[in-house]
Amino acid sequence: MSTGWSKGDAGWRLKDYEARGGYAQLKRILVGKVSQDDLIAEIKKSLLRGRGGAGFPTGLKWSFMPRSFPGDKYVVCNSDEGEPGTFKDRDLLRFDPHAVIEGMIIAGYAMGASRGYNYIHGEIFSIYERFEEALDEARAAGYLGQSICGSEFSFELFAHHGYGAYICGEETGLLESLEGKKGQPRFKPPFPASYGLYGKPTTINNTETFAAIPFILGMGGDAFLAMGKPNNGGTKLFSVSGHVNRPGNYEVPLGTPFAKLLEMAGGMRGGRKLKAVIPGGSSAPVLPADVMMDTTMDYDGIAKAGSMLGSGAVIVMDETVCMVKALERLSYFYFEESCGQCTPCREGTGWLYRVVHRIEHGQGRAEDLDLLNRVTDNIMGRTICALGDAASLPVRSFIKHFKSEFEYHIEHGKCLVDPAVQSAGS
Ligand code: L3W
Ligand code: SF4
Repeated sequence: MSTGWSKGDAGWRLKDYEARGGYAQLKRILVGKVSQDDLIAEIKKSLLRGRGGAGFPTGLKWSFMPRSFPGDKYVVCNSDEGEPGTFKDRDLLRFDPHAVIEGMIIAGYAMGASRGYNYIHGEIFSIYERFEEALDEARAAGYLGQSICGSEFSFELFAHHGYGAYICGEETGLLESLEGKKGQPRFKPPFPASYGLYGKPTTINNTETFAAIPFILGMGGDAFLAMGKPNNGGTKLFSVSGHVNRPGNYEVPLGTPFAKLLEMAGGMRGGRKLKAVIPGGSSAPVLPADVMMDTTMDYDGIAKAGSMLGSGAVIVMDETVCMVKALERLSYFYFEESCGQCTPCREGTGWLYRVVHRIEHGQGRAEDLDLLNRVTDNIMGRTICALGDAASLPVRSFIKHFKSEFEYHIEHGKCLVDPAVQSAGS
């Protein structure tokens, strides 16, 4: 089987990964019989926080698994990357799939799980094919299957490709989908650690989180933590998109100033002025340029500035962007992707989209901004999963920081930004 991705993809195969020290940590742990408690303690020390969006401490999450629970327990990798602006996990799976595999096997050992699944975004089939190829290599080398590296530990790992619904990236929607059902989120609690896949204890982590595990164990938790800043350990991949000269994935220590990241991405395209940034994927509140230029890229720094680091998708917007048009696009996304289970989200996302749409198309009414804020009040905190909040936060933040643009649209039926230079939506 071939992914057709040979050019520029050198280095992903097992032999390359082993040459870089890959699978050395797995061997050390299994042959040296490192205890589960010691492993979890090392991950806790690193202060690795979940790289999928919520930033929940990974070591703490692993410690929730009831290791003495008899019967099946699962480790699941969330590679259903679908957040607008995010494109890091697909690159990890493309260029370094064995780091994810090794991280998942070590996680399985640490939590006493014997089976794992990687749920891969369904719209890029070549990533699924590559992961299958990497799994074949790992099985043939004895890193997966029975008695791994001659130890008593056995672990099986399977790839599963999703179907393109954003909501299947929500952890319990993902579990439902993996079970073959419609991908609709479940109420939490119970959390997956106690009631997960097929009702069994399950730990779900993001692709980047698993890929970090072998490196943390190689360098030690303290050294990983020291690469970032207190409470924000290690490095993080940032997917920088929008009006920069070199969009792409950049791995930098947490705590790196946004200004430095922008410089790494080649600065503003065409030398234009920075207007706004969505620092953590489309669900995160937008921040104006001056706030961003004073902010560091880490969970606490971005939270202090009034947004979320989320999955690390940094959407850069220059002065040619119409913020009403940009919000219209985001609102349509959440309206389209709502699974429809809860009334506030199913109906509310439709209202948000329709009202922003009419403002953008010159039919806004004086009371529309209050109406939008009231609709978000009726969604936030009243839904089963975070999609309701994710749809509301952009609306609130766009209106808060760029109110005059919305008012101009309502009053004049057209945009404040000269349509001749506008680039939102293009
Ligand atoms: C056991 C407890 N487990 C929490 C676990 C929980 C989950 C993790 C974090 O949302 C965010 C969302 C999106 N006992 C526990 C417990 N847990 N308390 O910890 O939980 P939570 O509920 O804070 O977050 P979440 O539901 O996982 C994720 C945001 O990420 N997002 C979108 C990301 C999209 C992608 C993508 O496309 N790849 O990542 C961006 O901001 O809005 O806020 O595992 O079970 N007491
Ligand atoms: Fe579905 Fe929206 Fe409810 Fe989440 S909040 S379960 S996406 S209807």
